[in-house]
Amino acid sequence: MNILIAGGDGFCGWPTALHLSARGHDVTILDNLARREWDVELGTQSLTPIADTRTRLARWRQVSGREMPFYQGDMQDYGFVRDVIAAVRPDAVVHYAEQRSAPYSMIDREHAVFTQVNNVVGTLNLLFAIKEAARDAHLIKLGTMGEYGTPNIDIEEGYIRIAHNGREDVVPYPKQPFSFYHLSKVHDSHNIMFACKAWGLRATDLNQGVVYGVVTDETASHAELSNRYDYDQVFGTVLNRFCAQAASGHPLTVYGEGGQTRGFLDIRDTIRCIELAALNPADPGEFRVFNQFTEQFSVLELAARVAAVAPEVGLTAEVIHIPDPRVEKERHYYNAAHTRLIDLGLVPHLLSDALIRDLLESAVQHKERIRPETFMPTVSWR
Ligand code: NAD
Ligand code: USQ
Repeated sequence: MNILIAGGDGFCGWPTALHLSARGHDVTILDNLARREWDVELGTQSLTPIADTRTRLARWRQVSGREMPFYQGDMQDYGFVRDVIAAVRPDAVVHYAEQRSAPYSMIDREHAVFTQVNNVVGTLNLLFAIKEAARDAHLIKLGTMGEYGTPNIDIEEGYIRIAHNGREDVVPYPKQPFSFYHLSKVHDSHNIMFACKAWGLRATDLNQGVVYGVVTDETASHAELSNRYDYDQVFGTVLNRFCAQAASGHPLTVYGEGGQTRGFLDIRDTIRCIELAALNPADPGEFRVFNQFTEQFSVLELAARVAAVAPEVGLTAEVIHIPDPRVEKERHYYNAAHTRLIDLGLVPHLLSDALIRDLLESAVQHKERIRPETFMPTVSWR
């Protein structure tokens, strides 16, 4: 297939691009490299050293013998997006190119506005560009499990049947997002659903859980293909953060009680889910929603898992509870459906002690790059 990956320089996008290219698809990536600038803004850096984009691409050409064209530009620039879609004429567009950190969106008014404009305008531009220049392309959009929040009932995949005053209908599942970032994904979902209905576009919204891990077969094949490893309070996700904290002798920072429960998945399953969605496209006019995660854990369970494995690599990890900087339930019911990707053939990599050990070892190996002052949360929801 001919696949365009927007956000192809990022944590999920880069390994996805390599995976699909390695499987013989023609992959093009688009990115404005903003994520690398946000590291500078926040005074942090990837725990693993990452090559610049052109070096990565040259190395991939050398390792695989495959070209991966790169368009550098901003999803907020409609002319750029339309020209790329018209030039590539993709069968599928994987859209990762958004500001994806909840804390970043909660820093202040400017960051909240930036997040919503960047994400909502970028997605609208992509919808119009597909309509104008590649109407049959399948949009594979990264949403988030955080669109649903933590309701006191089971979470379904996108839609729920409701009976009301003697009548029934299937309607989008209610949204109770956690942050201005998560809200941007809700706005995107509504815009994409409308574009499918109005223009007959085909789209899959992947409501992804929290991703852990860093390495895939392709990123491991050369140091210059390494993936980024975020561990700071703004972009680091919880399990990867706990491993980096353990490696540098910092306590594992459980926010509040730690009963916050989320869906999680291995980065190797992220790339496989994208492949499955691409190979099994939505129909014209269809707005499909898959919940993309493989297991549920509470934050406290994850901290305990890391603390239990740490001694195997010569580390001692202390778990501490600090006041939760976020506004979220610290103890709650959580049961989310996630069968549709399994039905398409996903065989999950469940969280293993071996994976935790790999993350700890990788963090120890690059320990000198850790900036411990970026561990403690400073962004408050209140
Ligand atoms: P990331 O920040 O590492 O990558 C996003 C990439 O998009 C970056 O390379 C960035 O430079 C680029 N980008 C952002 N705005 C852009 C714009 N306006 N124009 C062009 N490029 C732009 O994030 P990630 O972790 O790879 O996440 C990818 C997607 O998956 C996001 O949409 C995110 O919301 C979603 N997601 C991520 C996770 C996770 O745990 N990482 C979980 C659920 C959903
Ligand atoms: N948490 C801690 N301690 C920490 C860091 C986080 O207890 O040191 C808690 C948070 O309070 C939260 C949970 O861990 O309850 C998850 O936080 P996170 O930072 O790992 O993930 P989150 O902010 O939810 O965002 C990440 C990605 C985002 C994606 C989302 C999927 O950054 O792009 O949309 O995961 S989901 O959580 O399903 O919405």
